[in-house]
Amino acid sequence: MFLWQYLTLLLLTTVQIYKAQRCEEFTDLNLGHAIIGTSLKIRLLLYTRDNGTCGTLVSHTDLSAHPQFNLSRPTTFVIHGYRPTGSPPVWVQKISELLLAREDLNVIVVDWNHGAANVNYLKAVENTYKAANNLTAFIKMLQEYGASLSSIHMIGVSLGAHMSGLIGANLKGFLGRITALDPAGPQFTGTPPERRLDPKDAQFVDVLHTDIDALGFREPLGHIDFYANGGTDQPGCPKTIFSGGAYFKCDHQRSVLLFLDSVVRTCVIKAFPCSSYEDFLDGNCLNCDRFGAAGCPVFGYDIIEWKEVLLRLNQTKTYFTTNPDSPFCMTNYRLEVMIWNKDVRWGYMTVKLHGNGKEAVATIDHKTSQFNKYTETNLFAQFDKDLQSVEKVSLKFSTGNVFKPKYKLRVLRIRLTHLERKERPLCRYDVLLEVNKEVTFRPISCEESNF
Ligand SMILES: [Ca+2]
Ligand SMILES: [Ca+2]
Repeated sequence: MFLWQYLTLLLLTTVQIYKAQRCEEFTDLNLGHAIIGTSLKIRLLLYTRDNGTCGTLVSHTDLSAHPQFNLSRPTTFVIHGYRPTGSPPVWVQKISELLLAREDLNVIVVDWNHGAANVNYLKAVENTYKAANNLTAFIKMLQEYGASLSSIHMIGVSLGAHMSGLIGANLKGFLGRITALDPAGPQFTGTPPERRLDPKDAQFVDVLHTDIDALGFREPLGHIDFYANGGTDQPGCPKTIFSGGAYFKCDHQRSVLLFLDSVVRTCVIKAFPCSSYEDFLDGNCLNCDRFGAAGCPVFGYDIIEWKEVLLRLNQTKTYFTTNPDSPFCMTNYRLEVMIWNKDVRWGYMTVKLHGNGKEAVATIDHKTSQFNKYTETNLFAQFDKDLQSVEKVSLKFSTGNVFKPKYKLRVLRIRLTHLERKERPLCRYDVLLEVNKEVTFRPISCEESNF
Protein backbone atom coordinates (compact mmCIF):
# COMPACT_ATOMS: atom_id res chain seq x y z
CA MET A 1 0.00 0.00 0.00
CA PHE A 2 1.23 3.46 -0.86
CA LEU A 3 1.73 5.86 1.92
CA TRP A 4 -0.93 8.25 0.59
CA GLN A 5 -3.45 5.41 0.44
CA TYR A 6 -2.63 4.48 4.01
CA LEU A 7 -3.00 8.11 5.13
CA THR A 8 -6.35 8.46 3.35
CA LEU A 9 -7.62 5.31 5.06
CA LEU A 10 -6.44 6.59 8.42
CA LEU A 11 -8.13 9.91 7.82
CA LEU A 12 -11.41 8.24 6.79
CA THR A 13 -11.39 6.02 9.90
CA THR A 14 -10.76 9.04 12.11
CA VAL A 15 -13.65 10.88 10.46
CA GLN A 16 -15.87 7.82 11.01
CA ILE A 17 -14.99 7.64 14.71
CA TYR A 18 -15.43 11.39 15.05
CA LYS A 19 -18.83 11.18 13.38
CA ALA A 20 -19.94 8.35 15.66
CA GLN A 21 -18.99 10.27 18.80
CA ARG A 22 -20.13 13.68 17.73
CA CYS A 23 -22.53 15.29 20.18
CA GLU A 24 -25.39 17.09 18.52
CA GLU A 25 -26.54 20.33 20.06
CA PHE A 26 -29.96 21.90 19.98
CA THR A 27 -30.25 24.44 17.14
CA ASP A 28 -29.42 27.99 18.19
CA LEU A 29 -31.03 30.56 15.93
CA ASN A 30 -30.46 33.43 18.32
CA LEU A 31 -28.75 35.62 15.78
CA GLY A 32 -29.81 38.88 17.35
CA HIS A 33 -32.08 39.83 14.47
CA ALA A 34 -35.60 39.01 13.37
CA ILE A 35 -36.23 35.45 12.28
CA ILE A 36 -38.52 35.14 9.31
CA GLY A 37 -37.49 31.72 8.11
CA THR A 38 -40.17 29.35 6.87
CA SER A 39 -38.31 26.05 6.81
CA LEU A 40 -39.48 23.19 8.96
CA LYS A 41 -36.40 21.18 9.69
CA ILE A 42 -37.10 18.84 12.58
CA ARG A 43 -34.10 17.39 14.37
CA LEU A 44 -34.49 14.45 16.72
CA LEU A 45 -31.82 14.22 19.41
CA LEU A 46 -31.57 10.92 21.25
CA TYR A 47 -30.28 10.66 24.82
CA THR A 48 -29.95 7.42 26.75
CA ARG A 49 -28.12 6.39 29.93
CA ASP A 50 -25.13 5.59 27.73
CA ASN A 51 -25.10 9.06 26.22
CA GLY A 52 -26.88 11.16 28.80
CA THR A 53 -25.24 14.45 27.88
CA CYS A 54 -24.30 13.76 24.27
CA GLY A 55 -27.20 13.91 21.86
CA THR A 56 -27.28 11.64 18.81
CA LEU A 57 -29.06 12.91 15.72
CA VAL A 58 -31.60 10.25 14.78
CA SER A 59 -32.62 9.46 11.21
CA HIS A 60 -36.33 9.92 10.44
CA THR A 61 -36.44 6.84 8.26
CA ASP A 62 -33.83 4.33 9.36
CA LEU A 63 -33.02 3.21 12.88
CA SER A 64 -30.38 0.66 11.95
CA ALA A 65 -27.63 3.24 12.44
CA HIS A 66 -28.64 3.77 16.08
CA PRO A 67 -28.10 0.57 18.06
CA GLN A 68 -28.35 2.54 21.31
CA PHE A 69 -31.99 3.30 20.48
CA ASN A 70 -33.35 0.25 22.27
CA LEU A 71 -37.07 -0.09 21.65
CA SER A 72 -37.59 -2.51 24.50
CA ARG A 73 -37.20 0.56 26.71
CA PRO A 74 -39.95 3.19 27.02
CA THR A 75 -39.46 6.27 24.85
CA THR A 76 -40.13 9.81 26.04
CA PHE A 77 -40.37 12.72 23.62
CA VAL A 78 -39.73 16.25 24.84
CA ILE A 79 -41.27 18.95 22.65
CA HIS A 80 -40.60 22.65 23.19
CA GLY A 81 -42.86 25.57 22.31
CA TYR A 82 -42.68 28.94 20.60
CA ARG A 83 -39.14 30.38 20.53
CA PRO A 84 -39.50 34.08 19.61
CA THR A 85 -35.75 34.71 19.96
CA GLY A 86 -34.62 31.43 18.44
CA SER A 87 -32.40 30.55 21.39
CA PRO A 88 -32.38 26.96 22.71
CA PRO A 89 -34.69 26.41 25.71
CA VAL A 90 -32.62 26.76 28.91
CA TRP A 91 -34.11 23.57 30.38
CA VAL A 92 -33.66 21.29 27.38
CA GLN A 93 -30.43 19.60 28.48
CA LYS A 94 -31.56 19.35 32.09
CA ILE A 95 -34.81 17.55 31.37
CA SER A 96 -33.21 14.61 29.58
CA GLU A 97 -30.58 14.26 32.33
CA LEU A 98 -33.25 14.23 35.04
CA LEU A 99 -35.56 11.85 33.19
CA LEU A 100 -32.68 9.43 32.60
CA ALA A 101 -31.69 9.62 36.26
CA ARG A 102 -35.23 8.51 37.15
CA GLU A 103 -35.74 5.84 34.50
CA ASP A 104 -33.95 3.82 31.85
CA LEU A 105 -35.49 5.46 28.78
CA ASN A 106 -34.88 6.62 25.26
CA VAL A 107 -35.31 10.37 25.53
CA ILE A 108 -35.93 12.11 22.22
CA VAL A 109 -35.60 15.87 22.31
CA VAL A 110 -37.58 17.22 19.39
CA ASP A 111 -35.73 20.24 18.04
CA TRP A 112 -38.21 22.05 15.80
CA ASN A 113 -36.60 25.43 16.43
CA HIS A 114 -36.64 26.13 12.69
CA GLY A 115 -40.43 26.00 12.85
CA ALA A 116 -40.94 27.49 16.31
CA ALA A 117 -38.57 30.44 16.02
CA ASN A 118 -40.43 32.97 13.98
CA VAL A 119 -41.35 36.58 14.65
CA ASN A 120 -44.81 35.61 13.47
CA TYR A 121 -46.52 33.48 16.12
CA LEU A 122 -49.18 32.44 13.61
CA LYS A 123 -46.48 30.91 11.43
CA ALA A 124 -45.19 28.93 14.43
CA VAL A 125 -48.74 27.68 15.08
CA GLU A 126 -49.05 26.60 11.45
CA ASN A 127 -45.71 24.80 11.78
CA THR A 128 -47.02 23.02 14.90
CA TYR A 129 -49.53 21.13 12.70
CA LYS A 130 -46.88 20.35 10.07
CA ALA A 131 -44.38 19.14 12.68
CA ALA A 132 -47.08 16.93 14.22
CA ASN A 133 -47.53 15.09 10.91
CA ASN A 134 -43.79 14.74 10.52
CA LEU A 135 -43.44 13.23 14.01
CA THR A 136 -46.42 10.95 13.49
CA ALA A 137 -44.59 9.42 10.53
CA PHE A 138 -41.50 8.95 12.72
CA ILE A 139 -43.51 7.18 15.43
CA LYS A 140 -45.17 4.92 12.84
CA MET A 141 -41.67 3.98 11.75
CA LEU A 142 -40.80 3.20 15.41
CA GLN A 143 -43.82 0.87 15.47
CA GLU A 144 -42.44 -0.95 12.45
CA TYR A 145 -39.25 -1.49 14.44
CA GLY A 146 -41.33 -2.99 17.27
CA ALA A 147 -42.06 -0.03 19.56
CA SER A 148 -45.40 -0.12 21.36
CA LEU A 149 -47.44 3.08 21.45
CA SER A 150 -48.33 2.51 25.13
CA SER A 151 -44.68 2.86 26.10
CA ILE A 152 -44.45 6.32 24.52
CA HIS A 153 -44.72 9.41 26.70
CA MET A 154 -44.80 12.88 25.16
CA ILE A 155 -43.89 15.88 27.29
CA GLY A 156 -44.95 18.99 25.42
CA VAL A 157 -44.48 22.60 26.43
CA SER A 158 -46.88 25.28 25.17
CA LEU A 159 -47.22 24.69 21.39
CA GLY A 160 -45.44 21.38 22.00
CA ALA A 161 -48.38 20.32 24.19
CA HIS A 162 -50.85 20.73 21.33
CA MET A 163 -48.38 19.11 18.94
CA SER A 164 -48.38 16.07 21.25
CA GLY A 165 -52.17 16.07 21.14
CA LEU A 166 -52.22 16.23 17.34
CA ILE A 167 -49.75 13.34 17.11
CA GLY A 168 -51.81 11.41 19.65
CA ALA A 169 -54.98 11.89 17.61
CA ASN A 170 -53.15 10.77 14.43
CA LEU A 171 -52.27 7.60 16.35
CA LYS A 172 -55.93 7.10 17.41
CA GLY A 173 -55.29 7.87 21.10
CA PHE A 174 -53.07 4.82 21.65
CA LEU A 175 -50.04 6.79 22.92
CA GLY A 176 -49.32 5.93 26.54
CA ARG A 177 -49.20 9.39 28.03
CA ILE A 178 -49.13 13.07 27.19
CA THR A 179 -47.88 15.58 29.74
CA ALA A 180 -48.83 19.11 28.72
CA LEU A 181 -46.91 21.94 30.36
CA ASP A 182 -48.89 25.16 30.11
CA PRO A 183 -50.46 24.32 26.73
CA ALA A 184 -50.63 27.38 24.48
CA GLY A 185 -53.81 29.46 24.55
CA PRO A 186 -53.56 31.95 21.65
CA GLN A 187 -54.93 30.44 18.42
CA PHE A 188 -56.06 27.27 20.26
CA THR A 189 -58.67 28.62 22.67
CA GLY A 190 -62.13 27.95 21.29
CA THR A 191 -60.95 25.49 18.63
CA PRO A 192 -62.51 22.00 18.36
CA PRO A 193 -60.68 19.04 20.02
CA GLU A 194 -59.20 17.85 16.70
CA ARG A 195 -57.28 21.15 16.38
CA ARG A 196 -55.76 20.97 19.87
CA LEU A 197 -54.98 18.74 22.86
CA ASP A 198 -57.88 16.87 24.49
CA PRO A 199 -58.20 13.83 26.79
CA LYS A 200 -58.86 11.45 23.89
CA ASP A 201 -55.41 12.08 22.39
CA ALA A 202 -53.67 9.53 24.64
CA GLN A 203 -54.42 6.82 27.17
CA PHE A 204 -53.57 9.33 29.88
CA VAL A 205 -53.30 13.12 29.59
CA ASP A 206 -52.00 15.25 32.47
CA VAL A 207 -51.93 19.02 32.13
CA LEU A 208 -50.34 21.87 34.09
CA HIS A 209 -51.62 25.44 33.75
CA THR A 210 -49.47 28.38 34.88
CA ASP A 211 -50.42 31.35 32.68
CA ILE A 212 -54.08 31.09 31.67
CA ASP A 213 -54.49 34.87 31.36
CA ALA A 214 -51.80 35.29 28.69
CA LEU A 215 -49.85 32.53 26.91
CA GLY A 216 -51.60 29.50 28.36
CA PHE A 217 -54.93 27.72 27.85
CA ARG A 218 -57.67 28.36 30.41
CA GLU A 219 -59.98 25.35 30.08
CA PRO A 220 -59.17 21.80 31.23
CA LEU A 221 -57.60 19.66 28.49
CA GLY A 222 -56.68 16.38 30.16
CA HIS A 223 -57.77 13.61 32.50
CA ILE A 224 -56.27 15.76 35.22
CA ASP A 225 -55.56 19.48 35.03
CA PHE A 226 -53.38 21.15 37.65
CA TYR A 227 -53.81 24.88 38.15
CA ALA A 228 -50.66 26.01 39.96
CA ASN A 229 -51.41 29.01 42.18
CA GLY A 230 -54.75 29.26 40.40
CA GLY A 231 -53.10 28.95 36.98
CA THR A 232 -53.00 32.68 36.26
CA ASP A 233 -49.86 34.20 37.79
CA GLN A 234 -46.92 32.62 39.53
CA PRO A 235 -45.25 33.85 42.73
CA GLY A 236 -41.93 35.58 42.13
CA CYS A 237 -42.80 36.51 38.54
CA PRO A 238 -42.75 40.21 37.61
CA LYS A 239 -46.13 41.93 37.72
CA THR A 240 -45.22 44.85 35.46
CA ILE A 241 -43.93 45.20 31.94
CA PHE A 242 -40.91 47.18 33.21
CA SER A 243 -39.19 43.91 34.03
CA GLY A 244 -38.62 43.26 30.32
CA GLY A 245 -38.85 39.84 28.69
CA ALA A 246 -39.38 37.98 31.97
CA TYR A 247 -42.76 39.70 32.29
CA PHE A 248 -44.02 37.89 29.21
CA LYS A 249 -42.66 34.42 29.81
CA CYS A 250 -42.06 33.93 33.55
CA ASP A 251 -45.52 32.48 34.39
CA HIS A 252 -45.48 30.30 31.27
CA GLN A 253 -41.95 29.01 31.84
CA ARG A 254 -42.66 28.18 35.49
CA SER A 255 -44.57 25.13 34.26
CA VAL A 256 -41.29 23.52 33.16
CA LEU A 257 -39.53 24.32 36.43
CA LEU A 258 -42.38 22.82 38.47
CA PHE A 259 -42.35 19.68 36.36
CA LEU A 260 -38.55 19.28 36.58
CA ASP A 261 -38.76 19.42 40.38
CA SER A 262 -41.35 16.65 40.28
CA VAL A 263 -39.02 14.46 38.20
CA VAL A 264 -36.29 14.88 40.84
CA ARG A 265 -38.88 14.51 43.64
CA THR A 266 -37.47 17.60 45.35
CA CYS A 267 -40.63 17.55 47.47
CA VAL A 268 -44.21 16.40 47.10
CA ILE A 269 -46.87 18.78 45.80
CA LYS A 270 -50.34 17.54 46.73
CA ALA A 271 -53.14 18.78 44.51
CA PHE A 272 -56.76 19.18 45.59
CA PRO A 273 -59.83 18.70 43.39
CA CYS A 274 -61.89 21.88 43.39
CA SER A 275 -64.20 23.89 41.17
CA SER A 276 -62.41 27.21 41.71
CA TYR A 277 -59.20 28.63 43.14
CA GLU A 278 -61.19 30.81 45.57
CA ASP A 279 -62.91 27.78 46.97
CA PHE A 280 -59.58 26.03 47.31
CA LEU A 281 -58.02 28.97 49.19
CA ASP A 282 -61.06 29.04 51.47
CA GLY A 283 -60.14 25.51 52.47
CA ASN A 284 -63.34 24.00 51.06
CA CYS A 285 -61.61 21.41 48.89
CA LEU A 286 -59.29 19.50 51.20
CA ASN A 287 -61.15 16.24 50.85
CA CYS A 288 -59.57 13.60 48.61
CA ASP A 289 -61.90 10.69 49.42
CA ARG A 290 -62.84 10.32 45.75
CA PHE A 291 -59.33 9.00 45.08
CA GLY A 292 -59.77 6.19 47.59
CA ALA A 293 -56.65 4.67 49.08
CA ALA A 294 -54.44 6.61 46.64
CA GLY A 295 -55.26 9.88 48.44
CA CYS A 296 -54.79 13.35 46.99
CA PRO A 297 -53.04 13.30 43.60
CA VAL A 298 -49.39 14.34 43.55
CA PHE A 299 -48.53 16.85 40.84
CA GLY A 300 -46.04 16.00 38.12
CA TYR A 301 -44.15 13.00 36.85
CA ASP A 302 -45.66 10.55 39.35
CA ILE A 303 -49.31 11.39 38.62
CA ILE A 304 -49.35 8.31 36.39
CA GLU A 305 -49.84 6.31 39.62
CA TRP A 306 -53.35 7.84 39.83
CA LYS A 307 -54.16 6.87 36.23
CA GLU A 308 -56.85 4.23 36.93
CA VAL A 309 -58.82 6.29 39.42
CA LEU A 310 -58.53 9.44 37.28
CA LEU A 311 -59.78 7.64 34.17
CA ARG A 312 -62.84 6.54 36.15
CA LEU A 313 -63.45 10.15 37.19
CA ASN A 314 -63.22 11.28 33.53
CA GLN A 315 -61.79 14.82 34.00
CA THR A 316 -60.50 16.29 37.26
CA LYS A 317 -59.57 19.90 37.92
CA THR A 318 -57.11 20.42 40.79
CA TYR A 319 -55.33 23.27 42.55
CA PHE A 320 -52.20 23.77 44.59
CA THR A 321 -50.02 26.69 45.67
CA THR A 322 -46.25 26.96 45.49
CA ASN A 323 -43.31 28.98 46.74
CA PRO A 324 -41.60 31.40 44.31
CA ASP A 325 -38.53 29.13 44.07
CA SER A 326 -37.52 25.52 44.41
CA PRO A 327 -38.42 23.70 46.62
CA PHE A 328 -41.84 24.77 45.38
CA CYS A 329 -44.05 22.68 47.66
CA MET A 330 -45.91 24.23 50.57
CA THR A 331 -47.06 22.68 53.82
CA ASN A 332 -50.78 22.71 54.47
CA TYR A 333 -52.44 23.19 57.84
CA ARG A 334 -56.00 23.86 58.90
CA LEU A 335 -56.29 26.79 61.31
CA GLU A 336 -59.44 27.01 63.39
CA VAL A 337 -60.15 30.15 65.35
CA MET A 338 -62.94 30.70 67.87
CA ILE A 339 -63.45 34.12 69.46
CA TRP A 340 -65.62 35.49 72.25
CA ASN A 341 -65.89 39.14 71.15
CA LYS A 342 -69.50 40.25 71.30
CA ASP A 343 -69.38 41.73 67.80
CA VAL A 344 -68.34 40.12 64.56
CA ARG A 345 -64.71 40.73 63.56
CA TRP A 346 -63.15 40.89 60.09
CA GLY A 347 -59.47 40.59 59.24
CA TYR A 348 -56.42 38.68 58.02
CA MET A 349 -54.28 36.22 59.90
CA THR A 350 -50.53 35.67 59.63
CA VAL A 351 -49.15 32.56 61.29
CA LYS A 352 -45.50 31.75 61.95
CA LEU A 353 -44.21 28.43 63.14
CA HIS A 354 -40.84 28.21 64.89
CA GLY A 355 -38.79 25.06 65.39
CA ASN A 356 -35.24 23.72 64.95
CA GLY A 357 -34.02 27.30 64.53
CA LYS A 358 -36.22 27.74 61.46
CA GLU A 359 -39.35 29.69 60.75
CA ALA A 360 -42.28 28.92 58.44
CA VAL A 361 -44.82 31.58 57.47
CA ALA A 362 -48.40 31.44 56.23
CA THR A 363 -50.31 34.58 55.34
CA ILE A 364 -54.03 34.06 54.91
CA ASP A 365 -55.00 37.21 53.06
CA HIS A 366 -56.72 36.21 49.80
CA LYS A 367 -59.80 37.79 51.37
CA THR A 368 -60.92 39.14 54.75
CA SER A 369 -62.04 36.38 57.07
CA GLN A 370 -65.06 36.68 59.31
CA PHE A 371 -64.90 35.76 63.00
CA ASN A 372 -68.07 35.24 65.03
CA LYS A 373 -68.61 34.69 68.74
CA TYR A 374 -68.33 31.01 69.79
CA THR A 375 -68.20 29.89 66.16
CA GLU A 376 -65.26 28.09 64.64
CA THR A 377 -63.73 29.98 61.68
CA ASN A 378 -61.90 27.54 59.40
CA LEU A 379 -58.85 28.87 57.60
CA PHE A 380 -56.49 27.17 55.17
CA ALA A 381 -52.90 27.99 56.14
CA GLN A 382 -50.15 27.21 53.65
CA PHE A 383 -46.62 27.45 54.96
CA ASP A 384 -43.51 27.97 52.86
CA LYS A 385 -41.74 25.04 54.50
CA ASP A 386 -42.36 22.03 56.69
CA LEU A 387 -40.93 22.17 60.21
CA GLN A 388 -40.74 18.68 61.59
CA SER A 389 -41.44 19.88 65.12
CA VAL A 390 -43.14 23.11 66.09
CA GLU A 391 -41.86 24.70 69.31
CA LYS A 392 -43.55 28.09 69.11
CA VAL A 393 -46.33 29.74 67.16
CA SER A 394 -46.74 33.44 66.37
CA LEU A 395 -50.05 34.95 65.37
CA LYS A 396 -50.76 38.34 63.92
CA PHE A 397 -54.22 39.73 63.24
CA SER A 398 -54.59 42.65 60.84
CA THR A 399 -57.49 44.47 59.27
CA GLY A 400 -55.90 46.58 56.56
CA ASN A 401 -57.78 49.46 58.18
CA VAL A 402 -55.50 52.07 59.79
CA PHE A 403 -58.41 53.78 61.57
CA LYS A 404 -59.12 50.94 63.94
CA PRO A 405 -55.90 50.58 65.94
CA LYS A 406 -57.69 49.39 69.09
CA TYR A 407 -59.47 46.56 67.34
CA LYS A 408 -58.92 43.31 69.24
CA LEU A 409 -59.60 39.66 68.65
CA ARG A 410 -60.38 37.81 71.89
CA VAL A 411 -59.47 34.29 70.98
CA LEU A 412 -60.98 31.49 73.00
CA ARG A 413 -59.13 28.78 71.15
CA ILE A 414 -56.95 28.37 68.09
CA ARG A 415 -56.18 24.96 66.66
CA LEU A 416 -53.60 24.07 64.03
CA THR A 417 -53.83 20.73 62.24
CA HIS A 418 -51.20 19.43 59.83
CA LEU A 419 -53.15 18.15 56.83
CA GLU A 420 -50.74 15.46 55.69
CA ARG A 421 -49.02 14.12 58.79
CA LYS A 422 -51.12 12.24 61.28
CA GLU A 423 -50.16 14.09 64.43
CA ARG A 424 -52.04 15.69 67.27
CA PRO A 425 -53.27 19.22 66.50
CA LEU A 426 -51.64 22.15 68.29
CA CYS A 427 -53.79 24.41 70.43
CA ARG A 428 -53.70 27.60 72.42
CA TYR A 429 -56.52 28.72 74.68
CA ASP A 430 -57.42 32.25 75.66
CA VAL A 431 -55.18 34.71 73.82
CA LEU A 432 -55.73 38.37 73.07
CA LEU A 433 -54.70 39.56 69.60
CA GLU A 434 -54.33 43.30 69.14
CA VAL A 435 -54.29 44.52 65.58
CA ASN A 436 -50.83 44.28 63.95
CA LYS A 437 -49.15 43.02 67.14
CA GLU A 438 -47.50 39.65 66.83
CA VAL A 439 -48.10 37.32 69.77
CA THR A 440 -45.80 34.34 70.24
CA PHE A 441 -46.57 31.34 72.44
CA ARG A 442 -45.81 27.70 73.03
CA PRO A 443 -48.70 25.61 71.72
CA ILE A 444 -50.02 22.63 73.65
CA SER A 445 -51.67 19.45 72.48
CA CYS A 446 -55.38 20.06 72.00
CA GLU A 447 -57.84 18.64 74.49
CA GLU A 448 -60.07 15.91 73.17
CA SER A 449 -63.29 17.54 74.28
CA ASN A 450 -64.95 20.21 72.19
CA PHE A 451 -66.39 23.44 73.46
CA1 LIG B 1 -57.03 16.48 20.04
CA1 LIG C 1 -50.07 35.44 33.89
